[in-house]
Amino acid sequence: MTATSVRVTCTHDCPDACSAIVSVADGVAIGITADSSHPVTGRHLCSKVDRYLERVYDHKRLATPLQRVGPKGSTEFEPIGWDEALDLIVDRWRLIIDESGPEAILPFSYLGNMGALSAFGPSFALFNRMGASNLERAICGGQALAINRAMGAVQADPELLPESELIICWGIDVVSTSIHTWDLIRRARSNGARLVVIDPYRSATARRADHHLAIRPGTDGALALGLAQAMIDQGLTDPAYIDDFTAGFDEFADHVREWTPERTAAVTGLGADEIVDLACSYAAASPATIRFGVGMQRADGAGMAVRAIQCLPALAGHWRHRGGGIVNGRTMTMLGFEKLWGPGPGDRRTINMIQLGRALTDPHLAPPIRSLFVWNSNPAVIAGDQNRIIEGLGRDDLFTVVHDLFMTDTARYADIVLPAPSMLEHDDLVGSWGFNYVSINRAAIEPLGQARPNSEVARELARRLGYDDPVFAMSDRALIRHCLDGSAAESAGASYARLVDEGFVHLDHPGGTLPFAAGGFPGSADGRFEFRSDRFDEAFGLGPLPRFVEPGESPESRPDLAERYPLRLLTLKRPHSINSSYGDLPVLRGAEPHLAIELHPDDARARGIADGERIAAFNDRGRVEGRAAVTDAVQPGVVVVPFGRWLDGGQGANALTSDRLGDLGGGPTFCDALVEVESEIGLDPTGAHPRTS
Ligand SMILES: Nc1nc2c(c(=O)[nH]1)N[C@H]1C(S)=C(S)[C@@H](COP(=O)(O)OP(=O)(O)OC[C@H]3O[C@@H](n4cnc5c(=O)[nH]c(N)nc54)[C@H](O)[C@@H]3O)O[C@H]1N2
Ligand SMILES: Nc1nc2c(c(=O)[nH]1)N[C@H]1C(S)=C(S)[C@@H](COP(=O)(O)OP(=O)(O)OC[C@H]3O[C@@H](n4cnc5c(=O)[nH]c(N)nc54)[C@H](O)[C@@H]3O)O[C@H]1N2
Ligand SMILES: [Mo]
Repeated sequence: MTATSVRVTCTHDCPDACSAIVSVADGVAIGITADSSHPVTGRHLCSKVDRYLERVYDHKRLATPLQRVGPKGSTEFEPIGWDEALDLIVDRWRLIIDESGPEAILPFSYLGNMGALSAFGPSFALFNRMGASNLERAICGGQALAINRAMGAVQADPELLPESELIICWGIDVVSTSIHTWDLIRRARSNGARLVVIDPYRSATARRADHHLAIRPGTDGALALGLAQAMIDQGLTDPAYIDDFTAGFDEFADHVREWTPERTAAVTGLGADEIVDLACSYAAASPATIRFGVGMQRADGAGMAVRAIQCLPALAGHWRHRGGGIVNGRTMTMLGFEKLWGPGPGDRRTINMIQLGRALTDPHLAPPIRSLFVWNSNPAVIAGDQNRIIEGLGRDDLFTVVHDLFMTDTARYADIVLPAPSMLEHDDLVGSWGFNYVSINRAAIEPLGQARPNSEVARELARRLGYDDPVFAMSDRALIRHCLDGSAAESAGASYARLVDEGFVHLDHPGGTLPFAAGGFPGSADGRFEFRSDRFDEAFGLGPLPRFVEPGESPESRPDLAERYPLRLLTLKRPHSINSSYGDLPVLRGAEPHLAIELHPDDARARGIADGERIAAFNDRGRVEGRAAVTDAVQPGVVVVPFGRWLDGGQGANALTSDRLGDLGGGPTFCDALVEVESEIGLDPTGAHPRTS
């Protein structure tokens, strides 16, 4: 028996969008390796996709549609046929639409599969056509996305990172979350570059840095303003760049004057010298490059922090040089998938996905949400205020459908569960959100069991509802062609024929290798970077100049709450899972058999907690149990609870987070919450009285 090779594209929600080669023998995938012809993927995949076949062939994969026969939240289901399942869904939806209107139906999805067809395609068209409630999908980097949308993206090609002299990873843990960005940083370092990491936690990336600034969570805006002030004060800016290519500098300089190193140090918890040193080395590098991540967009003031960070390369003139400025890719927005959607949300009710729990339990919401259709997401684990979500999902009068590969914590609460394919089992078109590639994903094997891709489920539901829009009649390959036809990606060289032939196509970064060397900033009247921006103020109502917005739940902003819950919570992603995918698989469970709650030795000592003992982190919203990991990787006053693990219906990191939205763009505040930690040993089983030492 000879094996054949099929090139696939990883559809996990990750900036890297790797290309991989799957060997297939007798219809069975028997190996997966990196496609080293892909310049970003290079010679290796991540620890998850290395073991992707375990996920594909895991015995817990859903094989058939299921109907609930036990109480919600139990796993009592019985197999039913696809036709029966789809008919049941459509019958219920017709009734709900008749009685309460289509807004009583809420689609809920994110990027569990990043493919254009699986993530957006016909499923968006279905719910738009229906007039269902609209879901605001701002849970990831909603703040930077909103700024880019309103102001234009201010970023250069990440593949130029090796040409930088100083790289700042700002609230991003690339060693865990984008290993191919780490490859590029390693190349830069072998060329002599320095790496600075700004992160409240000594992450895997911070451990490898030349300098780690352990900032107080949620104070990045203050640090950016302090760096600007120090550069201006010490005469380290690029006055010619400022004169020629920016606007509003004088007002900005005046505005940041109050951010002296001392004041910045007091707010951020860093040393005043450390701040001035970074300003000096940042200004002196030729060039310096910032890669900011989603991790710094987890506090109330994160939008303003992004805006303040964007001012730094313009001050120092780093945009003059290849690889300088701020880097990120953006091909995802160059695929024409909006064409598939039909009418946009219009004036339909919009519900922010972070606030699902609130929406499901609000007695005044009119119409109430009577049906929830979930695909590509696991809301019981990933959205804020988990206990409220579970309460909502438990409503007997809520008709929930979940389409997934596994019986997730959300699927347990479904009335109907539908089996989905793995990325090896369907065709798709993939844009990367971290690099400038467009790729095609070709099915390497037939769907396992009765799994059906998202696009097909949407088509079948549309057909039963009598929707005859042309997109619902297109096959997946026709949809891929339709997305590409006339799209920005196609004009830049990513034609269907080339993608089929080559698997992936590199697109030039918009503006080329020096997008802002001579201005050219999008959207401003004369292409100048706006230190003062009335457009920003018009879009967000937060004033034209960047300013520091305090964390919403810190000892400083909420001293009342800090009396009971004095510790700040970080909820962090795991190297061996992707969000909650793998949360129940051996890849993660093997690497992390226990849920480890990390805290500083001082905080452990004050509470009589020993390393390895059973503890709980809690606040008014919830309680998470785990084992203490006492470590100075966390700063005093901070607690880390890992995010993404399934707890078989129990409470996870998001039981402690709130569903409060940040300053702009509807982004989350998942690392802006207060908690307390206590030992569970010696706890009175009837009450929550901590052992005193
Ligand atoms: N292995 C793995 N890879 C992934 C994922 C995964 O779950 N696992 N998820 C994927 C997804 S969806 C995304 S969006 C990306 C995200 O990847 P990243 O952008 O790296 O985001 P996070 O991992 O959430 O957080 C990165 C770091 O931000 C720090 N941080 C938290 N709060 C603050 C703060 O207030 N200020 C600063 N400066 N830093 C802060 C955290 O301590 C953490 O070390 O990764 C993708 N890749
Ligand atoms: N506290 C806290 N919360 C967070 C974060 C954090 O750092 N801290 N990070 C946030 C971020 S950045 C993100 S992006 C979100 C991620 O949240 P989600 O997008 O919900 O990500 P996952 O938890 O991986 O869930 C994706 C689900 O899609 C399923 N899936 C995969 N492929 C397919 C397919 O083809 N079809 C169907 N129907 N299903 C499929 C997977 O099996 C998995 O169950 O979580 C956010 N929540
Ligand atoms: Mo994300």
